[in-house]
Amino acid sequence: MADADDIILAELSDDDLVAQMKDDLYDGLREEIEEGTQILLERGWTPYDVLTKALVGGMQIVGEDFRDGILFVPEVLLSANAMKAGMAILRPLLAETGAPKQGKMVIGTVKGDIHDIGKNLVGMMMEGAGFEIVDLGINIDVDKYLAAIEDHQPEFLGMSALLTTTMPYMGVVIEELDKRGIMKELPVMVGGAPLNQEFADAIGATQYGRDAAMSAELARALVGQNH
Ligand code: B1M
Repeated sequence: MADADDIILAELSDDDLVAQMKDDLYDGLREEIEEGTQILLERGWTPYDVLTKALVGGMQIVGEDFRDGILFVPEVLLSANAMKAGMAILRPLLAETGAPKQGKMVIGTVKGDIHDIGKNLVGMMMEGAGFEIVDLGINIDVDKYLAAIEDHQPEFLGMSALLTTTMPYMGVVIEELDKRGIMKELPVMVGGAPLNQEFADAIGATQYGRDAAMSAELARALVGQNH
């Protein structure tokens, strides 16, 4: 295959460009991902399609090879950074949908977990659906969630976890919210690759968000109901 330096991205067909972007994401080539993202947008692709077809699609391949021991943490970090660079271009475009204001959502990745791409993506889609996002970041313990709820008085709380070892902590947070009577007023959405509806039900979450687009729809529907 040709060296990445030899390839002129703007000369590729859409399909070849998306395939090349998946390779570039795999190789952690940040500038190429930024360029590919811009080219697809200039060709009339919607920000959502660029996000899901080129970037998320590319990260799936990285995930498989990480699992199989072909890629290691430093390489995956480069891929994650390249993905974030593409997401930074798409973020203002996804937020610009003109959706009516829906209220505030506090969101964070739970204690012990530093994965933030999925959480950031959910935040972006929620912004596009009209929510104001208060992003607490990663490794968030119950005290930080409680303080943010107190400070920001959100309509919604979102927790993300990507590890089977950190997902039970969502239950710890929900238990504490329940003890304080907060669960009655504050819907809690949980999501992340290892979760499923059954787990969300078992820990008493209000909603399970399978992916970013579905989560934004669910949140909008729920806030609509509460209003
Ligand atoms: Co990590 N990692 N990682 N990793 N990593 C996974 C999760 C893993 C599945 C890889 C694998 O083995 N195949 C595996 C977990 C296995 C398990 O728990 N059973 C794993 C592991 C083991 C680890 C380490 C322990 C590795 C090590 O150190 N030996 C370590 C843990 C660090 C820690 O957190 N304490 C680690 C580290 C890392 C990096 C730092 C290198 C990097 C993270 C960089 C970053 O996030 N800034 C990383 C990455 C990138 C991954 C994979 C490859 C990709 C995750 C990702 O960004 N996906 C991942 C493999 C995989 O998931 N297939 C893996 C793209 C993203 C768009 O999808 O996050 O699923 P996702 O989000 C989706 C949905 O899940 C949902 O919507 C999103 C968009 O559609 N969603 C929500 C997510 N949050 C939501 C919240 C909601 C609603 C929906 O409501 C609030």
